[in-house]
Amino acid sequence: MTTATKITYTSTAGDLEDFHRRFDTALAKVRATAGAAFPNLIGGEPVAGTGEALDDRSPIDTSLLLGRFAAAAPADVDLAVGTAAEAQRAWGRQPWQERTAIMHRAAELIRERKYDLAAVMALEVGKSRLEAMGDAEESADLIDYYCGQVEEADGFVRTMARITPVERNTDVLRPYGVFVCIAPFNFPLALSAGMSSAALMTGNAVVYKPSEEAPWTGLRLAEIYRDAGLPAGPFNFLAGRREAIGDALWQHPGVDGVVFTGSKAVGLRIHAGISARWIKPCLMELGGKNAAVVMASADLDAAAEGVMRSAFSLQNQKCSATSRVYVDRAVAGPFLERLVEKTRAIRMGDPTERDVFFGPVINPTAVERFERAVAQARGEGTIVLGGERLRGGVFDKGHFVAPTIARLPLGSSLFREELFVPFLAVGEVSGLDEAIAESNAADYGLTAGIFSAHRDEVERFFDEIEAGVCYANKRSGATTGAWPGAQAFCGWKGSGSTGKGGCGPYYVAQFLREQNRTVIEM
Ligand code: UN1
Repeated sequence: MTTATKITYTSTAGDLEDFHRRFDTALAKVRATAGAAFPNLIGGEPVAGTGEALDDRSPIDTSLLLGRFAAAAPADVDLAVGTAAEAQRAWGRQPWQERTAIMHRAAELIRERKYDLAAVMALEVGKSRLEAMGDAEESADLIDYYCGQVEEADGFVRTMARITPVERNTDVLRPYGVFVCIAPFNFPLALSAGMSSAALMTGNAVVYKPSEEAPWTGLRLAEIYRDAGLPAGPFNFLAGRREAIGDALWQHPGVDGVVFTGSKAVGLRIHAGISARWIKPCLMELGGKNAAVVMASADLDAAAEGVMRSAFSLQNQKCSATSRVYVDRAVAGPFLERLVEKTRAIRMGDPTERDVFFGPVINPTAVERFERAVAQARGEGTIVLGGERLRGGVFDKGHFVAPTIARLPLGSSLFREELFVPFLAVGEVSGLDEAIAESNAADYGLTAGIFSAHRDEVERFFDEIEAGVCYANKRSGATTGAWPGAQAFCGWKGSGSTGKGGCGPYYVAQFLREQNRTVIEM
């Protein structure tokens, strides 16, 4: 059974009683099954994994062991790549209609299981209830939307022009072979499902590594594909530590391409290293340092609300999160006042509880990164709000830090580095020119937002900002909330690799290579 209202990342109000009741039931069920041992899945078979087991603990309460995962070592990678390559031959030749039918079934299963999936994600990565449900809903929509691209293109088979009367020319897009799919923790289902389903429906096989922070969600996806009728072989699930198998995966000679969402540093390393024999496709989404620009004419309440939501939902651990603000000096005072007021009102705590908006960060490394940024900000500017680790009660059980706002001089490196923690840098500018120049000075170019009452300012912002996902006057999230088929999610510059993004109309074709077929009629 599904609820009538679809929950997205921009859902705020509405009657959610039914949602909370179902979420509570699912949460209790999921908690009761926590702590089991889980194998890897290669060719549909459970494989113990030759590495040291991976303990999956909740960042909300580190004493809660969610599962003990068999950790893969390079030998398992070798087996998985070989199995995938073998299975791909048949899978790639299967009619595309059969492949998309399986994928549509997977989307349906996600919708059927969405409460369980949301509960697993809430516990595993510390998402609020609404964020977790948004992740599950987005996953199903992504798969259907991507199937639509194959269907619309008639399986990417196209009759071409004849240059002579005796020739028959056809253009076909064909799978590359085996894609390695490496997923991050922050959207553990949506990004895993989006990347892997596009690879699978186009006839590629996949060796999938979930984030080591979110293997349970990853395993749920493997079960969904299996239950949807995907044959054993095209999808292989390998949990493991990034130091142990991260490089072994993309370096394997049997791998034909990589689809990756993660840090710029890792993405650049893979991109530089993978093409020793020939150039292999690297589809990458590599993070951001997303600016919101607040002009003097802005509706300051909408701007403060939009920035607060995009800076602090999921504790800023979104590639799309607003992590810096450039506000016109003329309205900096009143804007900051409203922003601080709205941020103070955030309900913090265990995000599996209803109405808690703000939960923990993912791990101790994130806490350290937060503390380093705060120390630097104290030296260079002022911490306007937050700046500390949260202590007492529930906060002592997990990795909790306060939503933090810092006022900084524009030259601070805190305006350029991706931190992925709830730390928002605010700088004052003299107007749109300076705001755009500062925004574009970062190496990243993923999302950007403007708040302005003037259409010409908005148009100029869209024309001149170096970012792929742009919004104007978005109160529900200044720079966040992209949805399949509504907002393409394309990273420019250091935020991506191909110039065509997930959630957008040109995504799926990137998993295919072109073949011309000319037949001379006899
Ligand atoms: C990500 O954080 O890697 O637009 C991608 C948004 C989400 C972003 C997901 N769909 O906020």
